[in-house]
Amino acid sequence: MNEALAAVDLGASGGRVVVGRVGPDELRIRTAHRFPNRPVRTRDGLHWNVLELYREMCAGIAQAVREESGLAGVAVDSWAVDYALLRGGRVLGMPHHYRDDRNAAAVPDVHEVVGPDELYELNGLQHLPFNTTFQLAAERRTGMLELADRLLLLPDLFAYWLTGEQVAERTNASTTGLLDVRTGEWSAELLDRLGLKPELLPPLISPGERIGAVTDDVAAELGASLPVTAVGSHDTASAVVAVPAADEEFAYISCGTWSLVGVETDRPVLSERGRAANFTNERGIDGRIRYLHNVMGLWLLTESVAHWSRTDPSVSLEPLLAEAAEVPTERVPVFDADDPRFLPPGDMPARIAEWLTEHDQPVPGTRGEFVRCVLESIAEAYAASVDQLERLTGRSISTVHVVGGGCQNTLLCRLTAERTGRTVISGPVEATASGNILVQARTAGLFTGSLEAMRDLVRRTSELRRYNP
Ligand code: LFR
Repeated sequence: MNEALAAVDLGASGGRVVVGRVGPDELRIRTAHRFPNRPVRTRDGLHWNVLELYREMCAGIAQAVREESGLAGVAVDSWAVDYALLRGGRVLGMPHHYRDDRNAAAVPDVHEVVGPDELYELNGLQHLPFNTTFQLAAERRTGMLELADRLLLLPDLFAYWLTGEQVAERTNASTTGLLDVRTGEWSAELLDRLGLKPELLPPLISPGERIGAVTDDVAAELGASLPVTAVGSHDTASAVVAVPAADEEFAYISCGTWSLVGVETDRPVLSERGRAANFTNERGIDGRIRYLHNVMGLWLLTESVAHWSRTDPSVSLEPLLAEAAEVPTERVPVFDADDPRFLPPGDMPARIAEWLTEHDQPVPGTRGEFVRCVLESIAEAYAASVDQLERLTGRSISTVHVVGGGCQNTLLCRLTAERTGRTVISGPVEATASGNILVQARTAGLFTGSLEAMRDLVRRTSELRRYNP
């Protein structure tokens, strides 16, 4: 027993291959291979470099195979909504990045056929202009959709390249806008009305099911024949598995490029108030629902720093955070972190300044003040979302668990405790990889128990930090 498992975790700015070991009292995670994820802009928009990502993940898995005796399997997770179109098993064109601006223009194409209220009634999703439904409307304008005979979400594309099996993992499929929110199956009605062929979509598979073994040629490349398992292939679904909650009075913030602020429910919440507040019903592990809202999150900060570094290569985040920590809260203006103008890549400081000026607020004078303004605005958006979650679900929330890379931003965690007025517990940093490994471990028989038992194990084995309001 106590074999190792590999998790491929792809994020918007970087990917990694992580090795985990799970036992009754053990959850150990280490990174075997880390690589950048560099989107490429070409004449037809912003794309993911899926070939480079696949090469890097295979190199990472091969390294894990060399370093571990008897690696027992692998699973892939990534951000949601993005996909490749295929014909006869071959990818057509380069998959687009959800931040490409083709989507906004295509939103009316969908809403003309199925209005926003009705769409929500059928799929239960918050309106995000990059939901797959809208991306496919953009695709239709180019004629690519007609050529395709299959759509694979990105983690499913990588699983297909590894195993030859075409499936749609359910947690990620729930972000497309094409799943029926009540049944968790592809919505025949939506497909019909949107003019999408049902055969375009592969059969659904739930986290914990085996996808298949890697093909012989892949096994030769990796140095081992491995089973590939479906986990919460939507990174947020895997992260929510590893929220170290001790009771039910909690909200989570899965904090990476995005901040997903939500609770877990047994069934979808489909109120008009929830729709108006832009809360979404995504699927989780073991049939749970992730009822959450997307807050723009640390993207605002990383994109600001990226902008400054273009002209001043000496800029780096750590000293700016130290400066930001010294700025008194009273002096800091706050903007609406959810404003759609912040979605595309570009000059974030100018857009934030523009928002503040439009709303008669002072523009920060120094970069340190700017960083503080961004973090206060994110924390304020968290506070609004947590309050709304209480109202929309009727639950009381006493603890906010911050998981993912953003836990390391201690200033943001402190501001989150202040602005939400709740206890913040940060950690684990490796929530997504932990969730990926735990679900694989259960399938492999290395761990038995419920989602709550997984959370209990995470709580006992992770470094957590507490911030009082
Ligand atoms: C986080 C995430 C969010 C999703 C966004 C775009 O990494 O998966 O849950 O809304 O990326 O796919």
